[in-house]
Amino acid sequence: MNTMIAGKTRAEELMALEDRYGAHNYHPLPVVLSRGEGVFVWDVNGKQYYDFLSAYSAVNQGHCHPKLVSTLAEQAGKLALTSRAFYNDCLGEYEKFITTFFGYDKVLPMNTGVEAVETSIKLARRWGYKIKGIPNNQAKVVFVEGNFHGRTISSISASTDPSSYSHFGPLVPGYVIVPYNDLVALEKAFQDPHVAGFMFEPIQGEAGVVVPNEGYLKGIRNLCTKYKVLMIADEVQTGLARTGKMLACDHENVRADVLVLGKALSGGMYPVSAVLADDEIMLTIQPGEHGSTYGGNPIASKVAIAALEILRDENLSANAERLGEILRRELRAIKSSRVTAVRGKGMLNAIVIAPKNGTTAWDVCLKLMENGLLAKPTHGDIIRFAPPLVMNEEQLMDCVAIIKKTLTEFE
Ligand code: IF1
Repeated sequence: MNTMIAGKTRAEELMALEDRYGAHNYHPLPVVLSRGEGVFVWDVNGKQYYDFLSAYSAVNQGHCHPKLVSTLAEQAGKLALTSRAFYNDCLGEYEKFITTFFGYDKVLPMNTGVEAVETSIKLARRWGYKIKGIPNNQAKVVFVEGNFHGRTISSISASTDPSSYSHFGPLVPGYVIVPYNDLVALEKAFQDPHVAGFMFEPIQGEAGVVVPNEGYLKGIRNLCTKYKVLMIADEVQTGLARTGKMLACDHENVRADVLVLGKALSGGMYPVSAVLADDEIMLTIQPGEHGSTYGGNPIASKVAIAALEILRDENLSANAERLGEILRRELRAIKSSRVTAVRGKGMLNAIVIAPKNGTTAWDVCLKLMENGLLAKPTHGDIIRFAPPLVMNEEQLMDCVAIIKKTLTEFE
């Protein structure tokens, strides 16, 4: 029902409210969503869409997963927030669950992905001073070109994308940038004994789903061990079954020294992030030296356990692996002059759209939206395809048909 209010549809009215009263830090696709279930979302007019973004890989378990909704609702009615000034009956069990699940001694619970990233940088510096013996205030952390680790000053200080860092200076010192997927450059950077850590994405999400060479992760592991540098895997977007393994690092069987998780750690239900590490690293932070009001709250603890159980019990890594192979095969088979690349791993994929006749990836996404599939471009010409991991093959082929139909309209 396209109800009109003063000459505006409900959708137009809601978009106008955001424009008038909200900061303009996003440029959303012109669709107003009001319901989500599994792989589907519906707009205020009741139109159904396949969600091919999954809130940037936060909704791996599917929208409004019943187990997550009931877990959230039940705990919210019992005890929502105690702060860490007191113990509660949820956190310890969650900490045991997640550290056992991923095989680390300890977890430091936070809320957003970038808070976990910040925490891992603080841990690396602290470990550098206390354990590696780097002189105080001399610690360096190495990052790669094209990285994306969030929007805080510490994270954008590592960015090589001007839209992330320009006019937000002065930036955080002590960062070294090397090319992605380049082990020679990385080893050169590690010659500096003041390097405490190396933070990277196993697959670069925001950069446009950039998959490194086979052996890159293993190479990082070997160099970090050789030069006593903490291997810090930012798996906020690639983790939690998204790339066809529980962690993207699992594709090469490497274990990071510091594991950073977020997004799907709550299945899109609640902000939950985490940093996992062993005692030598984690215990360099002592009481009163780091924290968060909401970090490790009862709701977050219960929801995160449920979110991880869903990934495990519904075998979503295997589903992502299988369906991702089918999706890339089908996308590569599409005869379209506009598609210049198809890449990805598991259900983290992207296509690159060549501009033509004044149309861009944005226009393709508008047409995909019209045809019932929601995706959003990044860096102008790249469209990320990352549906919820609960998708089945029939739904995937339905989406492939929509993508094929849409691309033919842009020949
Ligand atoms: C936006 C991008 C994706 C992340 C990695 C940490 C964080 C993110 C690898 C921080 C967050 C989000 C942020 C959101 C859109 C989205 C995004 F396009 F911005 F870059 F996914 F690619 N590490 N990514 O991808 O987690 O604090 O947001 O919970 O800022 O627009 P957060």
